Amino acid sequence: MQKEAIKKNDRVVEVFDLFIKHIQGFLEEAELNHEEYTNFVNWADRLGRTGELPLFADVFLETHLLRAMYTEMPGTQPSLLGPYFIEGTPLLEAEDGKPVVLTQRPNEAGDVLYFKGNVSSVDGEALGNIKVEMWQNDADATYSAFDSVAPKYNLRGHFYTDENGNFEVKTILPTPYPIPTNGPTGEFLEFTDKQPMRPAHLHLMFEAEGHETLITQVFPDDDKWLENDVADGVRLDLLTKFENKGDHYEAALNFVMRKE
Ligand code: MBD
Ligand code: FE
Repeated sequence: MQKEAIKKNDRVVEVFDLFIKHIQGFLEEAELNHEEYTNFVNWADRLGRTGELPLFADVFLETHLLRAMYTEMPGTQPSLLGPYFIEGTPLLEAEDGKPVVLTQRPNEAGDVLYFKGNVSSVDGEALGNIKVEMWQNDADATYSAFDSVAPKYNLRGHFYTDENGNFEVKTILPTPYPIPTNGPTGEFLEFTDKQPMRPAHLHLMFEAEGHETLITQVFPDDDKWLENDVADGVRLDLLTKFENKGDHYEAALNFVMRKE
């Protein structure tokens, strides 16, 4: 994602003033002594140096921003972008009548999942030929380009809805995901008595002209971690049945995009 320096403008000044005001408020309320302050700074330093800052932020902060912005809005609820999105994924094209294929390894471990959906606008209009980006973890619960040995774009790709706003993907079941516990984020989990699991989920991003980009996730409605997702990304309208059909699973969900 974008890592360039932020340029100064009125909004940036306002945001940083608020940021420092609230951090100062935290120091006062916690009545930190100097040793505790140093320990806290060292922990934050480790968070940055280990590369876990985006993880920490997306697990413990992102949901608050989304809930504040979207809980009362019509259309599909957004969920966390998370730390594992990357740009430049392959364009997946379907052979006619067949689903696009998200797996790149010939014998990808895991149960086959056919996931289909329809994308429409809040006014009911189907959103045909719009871009859908999808990514997920594998049977070892690892994400390509991060903690997996798979090719960089395994279980990642983008494709377009058909003229009626429909799409279908052949993939594997996503796996409940333990966020890393061996670094500063793990220390935080321990200190705050939180468990590290996220429920299994598919990541989806929809882009359509005249509409707000929808970044969201889909969860199997019987996952055992739905109720205590460490990142609090679950929303009721993002649950669906992942139906066991014997040699494969099937799931479907419709998505509704807000106008810009
Ligand atoms: C994930 O897989 C994820 O989606 C989020 C939001 C945070 C940590 C791991
Ligand atoms: Fe994820």
